[in-house]
Amino acid sequence: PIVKRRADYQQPDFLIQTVDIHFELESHETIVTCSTTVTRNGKHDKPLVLDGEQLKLLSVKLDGKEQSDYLQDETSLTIHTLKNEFELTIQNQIDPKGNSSLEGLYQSSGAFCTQCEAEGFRKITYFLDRPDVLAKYQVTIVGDKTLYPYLLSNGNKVDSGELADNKHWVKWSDPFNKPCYLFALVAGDFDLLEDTFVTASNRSVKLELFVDKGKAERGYHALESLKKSMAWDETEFGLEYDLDIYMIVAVDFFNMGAMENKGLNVFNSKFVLANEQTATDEDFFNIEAVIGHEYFHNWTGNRITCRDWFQLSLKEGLTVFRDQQFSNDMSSPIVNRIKNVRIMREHQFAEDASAMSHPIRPDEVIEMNNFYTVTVYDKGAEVIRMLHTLLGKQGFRAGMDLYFQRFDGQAVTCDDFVQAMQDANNKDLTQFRRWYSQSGTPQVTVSDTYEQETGLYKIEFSQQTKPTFDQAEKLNLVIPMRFSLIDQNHNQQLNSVIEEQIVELTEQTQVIEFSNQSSKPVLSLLHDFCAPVKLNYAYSRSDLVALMLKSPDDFTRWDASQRVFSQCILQLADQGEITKTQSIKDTVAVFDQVINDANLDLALKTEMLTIPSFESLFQQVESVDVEQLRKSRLQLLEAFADTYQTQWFDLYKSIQIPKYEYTVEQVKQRKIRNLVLKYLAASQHQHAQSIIEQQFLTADNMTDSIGALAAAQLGDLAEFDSLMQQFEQKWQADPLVLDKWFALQANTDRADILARLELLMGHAQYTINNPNRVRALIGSFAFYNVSGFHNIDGSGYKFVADYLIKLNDINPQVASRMITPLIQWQKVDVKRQALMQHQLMRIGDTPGLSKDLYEKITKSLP
Ligand code: B3K
Ligand code: ZN
Repeated sequence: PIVKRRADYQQPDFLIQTVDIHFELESHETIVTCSTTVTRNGKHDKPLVLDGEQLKLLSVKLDGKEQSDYLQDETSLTIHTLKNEFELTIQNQIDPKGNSSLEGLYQSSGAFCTQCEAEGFRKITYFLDRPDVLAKYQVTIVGDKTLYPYLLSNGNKVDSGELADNKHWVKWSDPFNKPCYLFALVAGDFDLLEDTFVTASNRSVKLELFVDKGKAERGYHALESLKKSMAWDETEFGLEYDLDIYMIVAVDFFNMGAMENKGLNVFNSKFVLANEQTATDEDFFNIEAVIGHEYFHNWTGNRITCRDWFQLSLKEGLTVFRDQQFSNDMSSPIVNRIKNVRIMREHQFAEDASAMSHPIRPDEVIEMNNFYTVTVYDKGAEVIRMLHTLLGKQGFRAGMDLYFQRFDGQAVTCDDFVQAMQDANNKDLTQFRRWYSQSGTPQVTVSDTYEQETGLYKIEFSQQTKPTFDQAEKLNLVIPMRFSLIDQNHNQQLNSVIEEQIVELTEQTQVIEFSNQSSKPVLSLLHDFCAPVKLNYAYSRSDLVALMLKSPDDFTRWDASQRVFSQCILQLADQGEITKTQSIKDTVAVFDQVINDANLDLALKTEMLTIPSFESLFQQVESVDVEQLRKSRLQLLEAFADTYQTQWFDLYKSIQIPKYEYTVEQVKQRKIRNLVLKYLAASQHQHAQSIIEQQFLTADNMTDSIGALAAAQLGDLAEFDSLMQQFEQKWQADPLVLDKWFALQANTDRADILARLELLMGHAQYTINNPNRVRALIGSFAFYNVSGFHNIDGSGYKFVADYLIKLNDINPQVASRMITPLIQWQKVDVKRQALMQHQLMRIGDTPGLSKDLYEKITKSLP
């Protein structure tokens, strides 16, 4: 496999102006005829080299004349010509039904669909498959009328007709220039939901949502979310939709969440289909967020796209930031922010601490699909958020406006984006740009001193980024630090809080002074998680309690609660032997005020009462016995659950929710009820069993059904298995719901888990070909079943490795995502490290190992 480097970027030797592509759809033998107008780019005499993989070439014509003077290999087609402008027509054959990689053109339960990002178009025809080649497309699709009544592609439908043999055809034309990764084709039979959206400038846009037959009624939430997204982008960024039609198709077989193809989004059905019976509140939230994300790409990604794939964060970091802001406006901002931060701390920090560490704009890539990462996406969004913080809302908007004005219709770089921000605000962002080139999680260490006599309070901030696997040298970054001081003298009722400060940390060390402090204030730091860093400050227990109750920033209040829990759990894990110590009692006691605070927002209360996940604890240590950490966490959880048994019971009873509606208020209520239900179960409350059964049997929605199952699972209650059985009976014909069941089975802590998994893999509804199913069962086990995956006998690692070896041949992209827990061996104990590495070596020896797995394995083996 070849390593591609960002520094080696070269303009394309040829450009393509127009594409006229014709599909004759057959499951195993689809004929693709692609005519392009090509021009030589600059003065040179190089041949035209097109990308192509797994294609059966039928003919090559240059200006209408059949050619034989070409060179073909596994991945390319080289055509020798000295013409500067010509028409090239290539005919080839592909096998969509045999395509299990779900990249290129494939079939998902009968329907044809495409996935071309990043480099999938080359599996459809020979082409210049790179994002800086922009062309206008015309697409003709021919297919069976009965099997494929809908024949869809990008842009506007311009013509259609009937043919012999029960076939029909449709012609589409997309007036906008686009790179081939935004091409899409869908053919199949669907239920169609229709709506319209009238834009700010009074244009009427047709909205069409295509879902599996019989599922129309599950599409309304997605359609509403689309209209909200369209309106939001107009009011927040002045951005209007630009075509007369916007189509979304939901398919069951999909490698990721969704794809922003121009005018024709293809979605994993998981992010479209929902009603209260089948989908949880979290599903409803995610659908709105992903619909928004793909819609927002129309401007950040499609109108302005990436020059090369190293620039992926240009569109992804920015679009994630935009969807996060949208979600903030649609639901509880604090819950949303905590969700973002959990992804950073549990997954992105883990990636940066592993051999896959890379900057948000990577420098070297073997398989581009490996770089659709939490770093490029979520850390990328945090970098955009820091710009927003540094420039302010208006300054940021001015930068966005300039960005669109300058680059609309072009393929550009991350530097171009930052330059627009810089120019619109007259602010030097030279040092800030290091966030694009430097990997690793920076540590911000804070210390303070107070002088009683003079009233002088000094804070020292210092920053450090440790060397990562990919980079030894680290430079100082620009870190915006939002904080305030809380005056301790008034800490009974009214506190005087010094207005929030924003300090730009640019040096290794910086000191800030406050005079006239009558006592040492409490430092409320890292407001709203203002930078993707780890914060080191020796908070005392009483500081943390003060912050939990009095910080002016909700994020910092939550963070303080998590620090209280974490300190105790990490201490327990460190002490080795686990006994109920005073420290557990003290820790638990801190939360009395939170539980009893009637004025506290229910959502924030729920988050503060949630024990940190194993994954977030794991990222706080350098090295740990994972089993010890898991047990320590559980020990604290049980003590916490026991101590407040009565309060949980009362809280549960006090919340009565009327008929299900997906509203911010009801979501908060269900969330706290399901949290306390878990604690009731964990504390073996005498009524836990009956309450859980009652909730399970009477629930009018999926959130509460799953809530009951999750509680029974955590409390290890006897009826867990029988409730799970009932659930399976009820939902066996519904793949999306069944995925929840597979996931719950896979992350249950039990001694015979591997035998269970084997059985589940034989389940009538299980198939290795569907990524959602594989992620639900194998993914949940590898990522979240700590006791099973990290079993000291190595059996969990071996199980996952065996599975990945099989999956390598079927779907390399999904296999490569799921190897993540295995390559993150850096923090576990030496014995487990050796076991994990041994399995990585086994996978590495697989004949026909994909580029995807090859890249990760070679990086992660010492
Ligand atoms: N742009 C796509 C992701 C494509 C992934 C290719 N392996 C979805 C998104 O980020 O919106
Ligand atoms: Zn995206």
